[in-house]
Amino acid sequence: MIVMSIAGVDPSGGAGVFADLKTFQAIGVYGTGIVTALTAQNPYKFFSTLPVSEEYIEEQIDSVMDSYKVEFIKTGMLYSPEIIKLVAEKIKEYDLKAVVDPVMVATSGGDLTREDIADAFNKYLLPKSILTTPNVSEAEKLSGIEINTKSDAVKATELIDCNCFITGGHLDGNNVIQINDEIIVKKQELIETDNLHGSGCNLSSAITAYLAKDNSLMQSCLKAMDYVYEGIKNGNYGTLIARL
Ligand code: PXL
Repeated sequence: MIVMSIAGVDPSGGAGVFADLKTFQAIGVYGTGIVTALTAQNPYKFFSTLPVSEEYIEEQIDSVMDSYKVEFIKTGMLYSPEIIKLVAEKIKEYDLKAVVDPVMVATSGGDLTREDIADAFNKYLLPKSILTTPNVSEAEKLSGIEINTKSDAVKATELIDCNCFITGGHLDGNNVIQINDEIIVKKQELIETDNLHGSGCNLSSAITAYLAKDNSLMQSCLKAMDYVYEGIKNGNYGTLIARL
């Protein structure tokens, strides 16, 4: 049960690869982490990004795959269309099942991408992935429609070329999950808190960990939703604290 995160580093530990590794550990799978970019940030302020070259991202992936059998991966901050394309090629090369968090903008307001990369997600990565987990604004960019209601979100899932979990934080707590022909809208209590940094990273890595523990895709989504809820409830330092 070895999983992989391909994402950026948040040195404050609440988001990105470090957060993903904590989630993998908490749920009980062995995590590996490929770094696409370093960032300088904390939960409240984003300073800057230092991207890693495509060649070196590829070398990191190949070096892990050289000794470990990985079936499930998650992707987070991918920064540029070139990196998105590379990751899509690696998914094919190693026959990986990928959960894609289509990261575009940090909660703290920082740019986690070099340019608008919604088209590259749609073109290269989503058709090769088993699930994507956009928030409302990411789902708007991927689907090209405005989302104000649950039914808008359901419509967006139909327009996005991948199974889709639209997170409910900006939809009155309504999480909209579409997997093949099944659509579930699950309302969760919205917790009044500032400890939300990295919630998207925690969600997609928890889904990946639950998949590696032999849960179905829908079961993994529902369990990960509870994991994130507990993490937010137990949160501190501006971010989630893992608790099963
Ligand atoms: O949650 C989005 C995200 C992803 N990846 C990195 C981040 C953030 C948010 O801050 O820093 C590295």
